[in-house]
Amino acid sequence: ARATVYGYPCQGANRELKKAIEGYWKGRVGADALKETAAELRRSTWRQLADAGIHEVPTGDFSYYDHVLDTSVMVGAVPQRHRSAVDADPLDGYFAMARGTQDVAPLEMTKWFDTNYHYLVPELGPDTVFTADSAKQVAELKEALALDLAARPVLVGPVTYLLLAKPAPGVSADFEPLTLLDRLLPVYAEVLADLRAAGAEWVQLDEPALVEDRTPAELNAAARAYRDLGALTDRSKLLVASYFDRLGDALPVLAKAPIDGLALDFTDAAAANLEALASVGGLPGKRLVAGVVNGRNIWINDLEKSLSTLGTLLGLADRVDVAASCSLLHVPIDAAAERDIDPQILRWLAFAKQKTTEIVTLAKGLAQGTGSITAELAANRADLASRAGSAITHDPAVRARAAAVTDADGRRSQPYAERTTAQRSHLKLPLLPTTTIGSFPQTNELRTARADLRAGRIDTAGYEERIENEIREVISFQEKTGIDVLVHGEPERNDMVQYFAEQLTGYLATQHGWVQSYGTRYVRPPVLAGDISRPEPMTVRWTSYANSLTDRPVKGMLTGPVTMLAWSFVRDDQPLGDTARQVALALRDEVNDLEAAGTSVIQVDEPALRETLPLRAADRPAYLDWATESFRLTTSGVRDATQIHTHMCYAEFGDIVQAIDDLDADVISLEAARSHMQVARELAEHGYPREAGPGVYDIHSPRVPSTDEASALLRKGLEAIPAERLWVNPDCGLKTRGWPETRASLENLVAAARAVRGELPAS
Ligand code: THG
Ligand code: ZN
Repeated sequence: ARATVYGYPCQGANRELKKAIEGYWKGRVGADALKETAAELRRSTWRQLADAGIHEVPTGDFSYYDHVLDTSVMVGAVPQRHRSAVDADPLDGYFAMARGTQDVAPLEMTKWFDTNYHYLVPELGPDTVFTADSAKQVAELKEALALDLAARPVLVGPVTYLLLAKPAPGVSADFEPLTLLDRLLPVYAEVLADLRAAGAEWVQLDEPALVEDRTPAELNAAARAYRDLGALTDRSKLLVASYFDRLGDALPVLAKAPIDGLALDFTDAAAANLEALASVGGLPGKRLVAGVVNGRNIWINDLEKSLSTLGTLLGLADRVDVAASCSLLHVPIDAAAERDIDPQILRWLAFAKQKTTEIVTLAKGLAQGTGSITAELAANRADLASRAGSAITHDPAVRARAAAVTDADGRRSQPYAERTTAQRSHLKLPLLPTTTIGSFPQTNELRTARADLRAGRIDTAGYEERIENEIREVISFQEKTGIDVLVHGEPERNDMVQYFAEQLTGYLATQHGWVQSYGTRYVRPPVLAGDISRPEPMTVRWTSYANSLTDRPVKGMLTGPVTMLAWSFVRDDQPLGDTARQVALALRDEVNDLEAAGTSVIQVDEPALRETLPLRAADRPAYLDWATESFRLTTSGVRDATQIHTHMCYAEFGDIVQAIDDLDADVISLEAARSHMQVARELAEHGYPREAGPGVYDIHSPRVPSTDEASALLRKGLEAIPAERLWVNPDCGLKTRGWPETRASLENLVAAARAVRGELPAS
């Protein structure tokens, strides 16, 4: 048995890659310097992996922006609008596809399965012609081989590539990219031949799309793909990798295919994959790579449990190797870099570097017997016991409170129809009330103030004074502009999840735990490590300050429990629903405290509700149950007259409209400007009975919408949602916008609301 990984973070210990690429974009770093930084990062990563005992290092997974975009380049799927940029300069053309230019739009970006990584969506059509460009893959393989390392190129597999693609602009929406498979396979054949010529013994083809529910036609396509690629003579050995869930119906397909190895996820999907593997009679003559170390969470592995799984697998394949369940791209690099985490707790955490060591230890234990890793097993047992027995993971007060939750705690005392009457007479808002989603521009002064506070250049009082100044300006601007429901602008927050995590007991923040979100953008997901409680109010101070400055209602702003989980590393020692309930109870206290402090409108954002949907339909009802319940638990402790808002980003709601309804929020704001109010129609078709604010201002670009444009969108909204229930707001928060366009856009938004109010029949 040997140790391997499917991919590793490319950023470097100090995010050197991000700095080099962003420097290149600004013209401060030359192309050669960027390429040298990248090559050095690859070399040091491979050396580190090999020194740790990883047998085959992955190559070709390194990316300047995104590995799916790299695949589009590899198969020549460059959209027409980016051709001239790519022809003029391949690197700049690559970044043009990723980020767009003055003249052309980028590829669309969307989430990579149910992770927090985003990939660039291939655009394909019936006229797409694929051509092989193996240069990047071949060059990186040669770099690794030149270091005398065993190396395995990693490619996105052809089936997953096509299933992730969408019809190019101008192509009919019913076009199915998978129909291009026969055109794509010869291109993969050419790349495989080039990699073999360059010295690849094995090539890995990633097919995570096969762990989703797939139709018989799609499974047939997978069977055809691997029959054809397997039948090639001029190729390396093929390892097909699956991860993020069980392979299900695709397992027998791949087990029968003439490939040389299969990689399966043996974390959450272990039982299902084991059973499926046994029922096809194992993988005789093939290599099985067992992903027993969780590649997307940060907890140490249970080595004994993994060894037992691995032991069961030994009889089921020709050779069993050990790996993480997926690429280590989704975890931070090194837990040892964390200086602010209690050393006792730090022992529970494994980032990419620590996971690598676990994989090597397991491979050694499997090959040479547990006697060869006695010390590692003893240390692991002690660390697991420390976690299981810790007061942090078991707070009796939190547990007792969660256990005592009743159905009634998750229900408002009256239905919406009754509440709305109380809210109307309390808030006295006009028809088509205007509001914003919560954040106002994060200015350089604010970022400087935070940096000054961290560096000790200013004290807390000095920092809070700057925050109060900002809140005064934001409130006064909104009053002048004539917005009806104000916000304090969130100047005190950077990443909202991190902001709340820092204030909740049981949550850990990291200093260096960066994980790639997309391109050069990273997040530091906090760690839900223990039982969650709220030692004191988190936002009341700022909301109350804002409230004291105006007679108009000021909205309190919180992040909902589902999003808190989705953008954190979650506990793996209890069901997600239990963790969500604890977070919900802590947030419920905050909601109630905001109300007690005089806040009549409270928004609880759930931008991640849709994106956290499980990959397989069978797992969705259970998720939606705890997700909607935890939201209601957060928001149901208030009086009828207190209005609960929620907000969601992204425009695709079709499959969760019922869940949105189940949240029982009084008002929901949604992204809609780019889809021309499609969302409003979807809500109406579903019979959504409450108030909604489909966005009339697309905040994702600096463009200022005219009053006429916003009015036209509002009139469209009115076709679906009656005036008594329609709100007027932007699509999303304004954190990333500048002040000039924010000012102009919100003035136009208010003017549009006034104009359209004037057109309403007098009631
Ligand atoms: N917070 C967390 N996770 C998230 C989001 C979030 N996942 C999904 C979505 N939002 C991702 N979107 C972004 C948007 C911007 C940035 C990262 C992810 C970003 N990052 C800065 C960078 O890399 O330069 C660093 C920001 C920082 O200093 O914290 O701009 O909102 N948890
Ligand atoms: Zn949003």
